[in-house]
Amino acid sequence: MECRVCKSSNLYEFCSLGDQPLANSFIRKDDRAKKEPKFHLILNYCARCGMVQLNDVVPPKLMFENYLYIPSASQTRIKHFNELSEMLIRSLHATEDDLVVDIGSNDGSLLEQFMKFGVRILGVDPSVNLAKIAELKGITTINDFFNRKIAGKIAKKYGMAKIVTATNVFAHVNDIHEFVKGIETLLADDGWFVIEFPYLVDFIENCEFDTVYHEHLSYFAVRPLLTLFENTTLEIFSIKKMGLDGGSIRVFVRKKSKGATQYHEINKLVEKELSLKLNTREPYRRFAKDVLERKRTFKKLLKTLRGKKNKIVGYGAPAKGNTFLNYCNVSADDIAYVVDSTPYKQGLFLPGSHIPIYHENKIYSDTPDYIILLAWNFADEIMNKNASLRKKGVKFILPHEDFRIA
Ligand code: DWN
Ligand code: ZN
Repeated sequence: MECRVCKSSNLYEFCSLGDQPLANSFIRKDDRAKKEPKFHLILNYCARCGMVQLNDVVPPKLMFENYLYIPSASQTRIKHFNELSEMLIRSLHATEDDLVVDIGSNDGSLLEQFMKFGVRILGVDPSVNLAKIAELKGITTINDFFNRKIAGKIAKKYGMAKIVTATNVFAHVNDIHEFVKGIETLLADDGWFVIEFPYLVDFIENCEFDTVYHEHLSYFAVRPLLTLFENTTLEIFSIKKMGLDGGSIRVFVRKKSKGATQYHEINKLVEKELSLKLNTREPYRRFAKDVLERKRTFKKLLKTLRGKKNKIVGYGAPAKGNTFLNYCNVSADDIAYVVDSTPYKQGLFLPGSHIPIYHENKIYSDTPDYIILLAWNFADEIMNKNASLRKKGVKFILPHEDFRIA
């Protein structure tokens, strides 16, 4: 095995979450008896460049061709997309002549925000079912994985892109060098490439181990990211920290230029990474211990609550929820059902645990005593939406706050 960024073979395996089913491969009722493919879920740390990554790569077609995750299932994420599109259009004074390409465009949720500004838009996404949904919204979508070849075809047919976005997709790509070469091919000389993904510092500090799943290959810190762009015609000129998804970063990339680069803010993030000793084995060893402790705490809580005959359900059927439940060996005996706002997930069953997924209103017709907030990254949105249940005494269990009951 070699590091995805610097190709070093000096990788240190620090945490295994076992062999797990694919976190977004939900099960149909009649398929529950079928054997689910399982794959290693093992985190490695590269001693040379600091990249944290999975080294077992599941064939992307298996994960993304028929894909049930849509960003539009959460108002918080749509609001975030609205802010992102507005900021980019304003910063670049983009007009109707300019091309905006969203890579990993999913159901077109982000491009719909850009559409409001009259710019030319184009999606790239490998999922057959989601590309169809985007096309129905009038969003031209290239149904494929992004690479240099696709980039060249886009540039030839539509011209160079003023804005290229990749939100929660860059960390999913196996050959990231090839992906970056595609950006070099597609990005206009005065264009910006903006990448968003969860940040390693938050991942380690908050032990966000449930955000590890097979589609999520890279867990980026700034240091390996700088290494990745080193020998390219591109440069990172700014990085913003965000609270989304348990702590993410928004990375701004452009063609190398003599323009002012926010070295200060980038260096601050690198200094913080070094102060956390992320360039040593220590924090990763501690992370692995914290994961075991989290599992112990949760299993003990579950046993206590079940011992008192409480009815326990889950809120959200996120990919992270499946990593969490399967790592903790939770079954439908422990958790009666989960609810989710994604229409494509309702009526299916969670991979591994086979817990049934219902529409959100199920918790009003079949009210539980406790709700585990599996989609904890949307705690505010979900708990506000269900304030009346809480008034009736239903309690939420908050995994991201050490299973605090609220
Ligand atoms: O990187 C990825 C992130 C961005 O999204 C993808 N590879 C996979 C996916 O991970 P996830 O499934 O953990 O994402 P979310 O957006 O945290 O999932 C939230 C789930 O909760 C969705 O299925 C929608 C659901 N939800 C709900 O049922 N009611 C969400 C909200 C806000 C709600 O009110
Ligand atoms: Zn490396």
